[in-house]
Amino acid sequence: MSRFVHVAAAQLGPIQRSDSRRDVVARLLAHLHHAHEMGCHLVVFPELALTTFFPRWYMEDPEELNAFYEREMPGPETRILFDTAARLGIGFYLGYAELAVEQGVERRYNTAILVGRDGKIVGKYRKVHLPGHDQHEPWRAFQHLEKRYFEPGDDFGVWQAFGGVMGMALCNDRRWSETYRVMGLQGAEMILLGYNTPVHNPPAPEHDDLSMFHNHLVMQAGAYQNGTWVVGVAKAGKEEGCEMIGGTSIIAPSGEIVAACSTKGDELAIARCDLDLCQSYKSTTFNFDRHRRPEAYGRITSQRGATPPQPVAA
Ligand code: ING
Repeated sequence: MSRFVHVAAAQLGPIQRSDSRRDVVARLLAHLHHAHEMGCHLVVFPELALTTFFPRWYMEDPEELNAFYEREMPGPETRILFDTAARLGIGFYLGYAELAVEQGVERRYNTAILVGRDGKIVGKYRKVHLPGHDQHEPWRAFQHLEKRYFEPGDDFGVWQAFGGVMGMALCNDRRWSETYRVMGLQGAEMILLGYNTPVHNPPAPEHDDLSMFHNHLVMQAGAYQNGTWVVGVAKAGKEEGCEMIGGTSIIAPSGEIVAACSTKGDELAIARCDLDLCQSYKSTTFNFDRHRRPEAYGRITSQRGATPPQPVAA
């Protein structure tokens, strides 16, 4: 019997710095209710879905910075999301800035959680690939200080939930094939990921016109090459003067986009996802156990940067 997950990709338009947690949670609740009306089981929100994308600014005041993080999840302002999820029987993926205290030390992560239809946390993921830089770079039109404001996570996990094997990732993770493969090697059937992607990439402005193409390219490739569904959800639109791409999509294991948002505001894209479609790829073209050659892949984990051959003397 097919295992269907009714998924709502819940794109958010801009969140301005002046928008309170209460303002934003009201928007998330509206998405939960609309998704429930449409018969959905799972709602996927973007990366950093509770605040504006604050790594775009250089901040020195710790208190100013800490205001963007959640010290508890659920906390006083987010508890209603969990209670509503349980009442409606609808789970969700939520990206947020996490401030954790580990062995008495404050740690800051770019985090996502998966919450089941009972309103309980199933799993937590901390962003592995932190893009950008860690020092103030005034030449940029805007900063991208994720390497300064977050510590990296160190693993890609999967969880049994919603009738299948669910994985999580965040934003820049989607550009790295290793992200999908590590979860594919754990049998992932649906990978959820939120993103905040500016149209303009200061170090490479020549890529700006291709930002949407690259967004879909990497998620479609990751889905096909690992026989998994991929749900990519944007925080989109002009946020504090910075234009961010939309392109929210639900992508089948074939690599085809089966549902997408067409605006840059709060919008739901919905699909009835058959998890059994994954097997059509996992048991044939991407039958890892039959076809992969790990003995040839050593460089992938033994080195970080590329090492081209020494030039041959002319
Ligand atoms: N944002 C961007 C992303 O990977 C970026 C950073 C933009 C990298 C454009 C490369 C090109 O989509 C986050 N938050 O990772």
